[in-house]
Amino acid sequence: MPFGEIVCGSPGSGKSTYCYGKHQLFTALNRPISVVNLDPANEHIPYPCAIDISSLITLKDVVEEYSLGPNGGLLYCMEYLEANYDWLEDRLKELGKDAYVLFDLPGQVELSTNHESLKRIIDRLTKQSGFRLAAVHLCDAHYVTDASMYVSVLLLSLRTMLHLELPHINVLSKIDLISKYGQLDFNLDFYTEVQDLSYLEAALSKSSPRYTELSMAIISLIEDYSLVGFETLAVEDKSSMLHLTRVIDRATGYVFVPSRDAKVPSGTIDASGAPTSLLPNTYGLYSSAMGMISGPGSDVRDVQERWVDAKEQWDAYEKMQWRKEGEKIREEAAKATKIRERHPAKVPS
Ligand SMILES: Nc1nc2c(ncn2[C@@H]2O[C@H](COP(=O)(O)OP(=O)(O)OP(=O)(O)O)[C@@H](O)[C@H]2O)c(=O)[nH]1
Ligand SMILES: [Mg+2]
Repeated sequence: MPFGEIVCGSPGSGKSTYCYGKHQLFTALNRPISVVNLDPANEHIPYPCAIDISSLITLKDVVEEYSLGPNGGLLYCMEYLEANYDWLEDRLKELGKDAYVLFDLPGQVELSTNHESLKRIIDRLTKQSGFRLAAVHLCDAHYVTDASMYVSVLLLSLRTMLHLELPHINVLSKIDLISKYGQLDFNLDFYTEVQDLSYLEAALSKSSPRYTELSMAIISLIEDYSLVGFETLAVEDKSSMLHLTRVIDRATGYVFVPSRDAKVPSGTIDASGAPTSLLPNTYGLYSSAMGMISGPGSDVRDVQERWVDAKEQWDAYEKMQWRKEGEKIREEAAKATKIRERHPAKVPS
């Protein structure tokens, strides 16, 4: 059964970078992954692209042909994709029945809040092509630095959840930059857990006094639904990516068990000769998607410490760990070369 993620969010929220980061991480772990670019205006695709909507239709052609602006043109492209769903389905089939596919969407939020084409494409992906999907909705963490921007992100997240009707994960992206935007009014868990929002009233009355009452009414609507919450993401941070992966796996029900003869991921040292699937390596993380989510970064208080309270100390510590890891890998490689020179028949290269 194929699995996948609908990666959506506002322009510049980090969708394509996330797809690239995930492609790199999964490739290093020998976990299957394919990325589908559904943004017809995406001219600089950072990741290796399995399917590219540009081979079906480009925004430039639509704009020229129908004298549309970039936003209208993009909506036309989505409607065109919907009308040519077979084109997408044929290419998805070529990825195999156990594919794990990331769909990188354009940043136009109307696609995931009120336009029907994406919704109908998702419907066909799940019902006709048998995909188990989760929506991964990225929101720039910068928005939590201002109370009224935060309220609009909450509303956007709620609307996207209601429109797409998929298992849904909201993510505060670029959390590594959060300390650059100055002191937050509350700890990060206040923003990620979305619990007692009435505390925002003071900040709202300072930033937009005329609309405080309206904002508070919106807040109480969001609290009534009690659906919105956030994970955090710093795309270059391995533990952040691994944590988010496990949350998404849990939402889709995906369990990754490598085949017995799968290669050990590079950087993993296997001295035991045991089959890869039995090794206590990073693979283990993926075969326990339904278990407890634990480890660094699993608690938003760890994220607060890593990126807000003690960012500089953690940056220095990680740098030192990377240096040590690099040295260890070089030592192991040198040892293996020596053994190979002494016993060429015994050690595989
Ligand atoms: N520091 C930091 N920068 C990030 C992160 N994720 C993305 N960025 C940066 O944010 C910018 C926008 O990222 P993109 O991946 O192009 O965003 P997008 O959502 O695909 O943008 P559109 O396709 O235009 O909607 C780039 O400069 C990225 O390098 C992150 O986790 N941390
Ligand atoms: Mg993009």
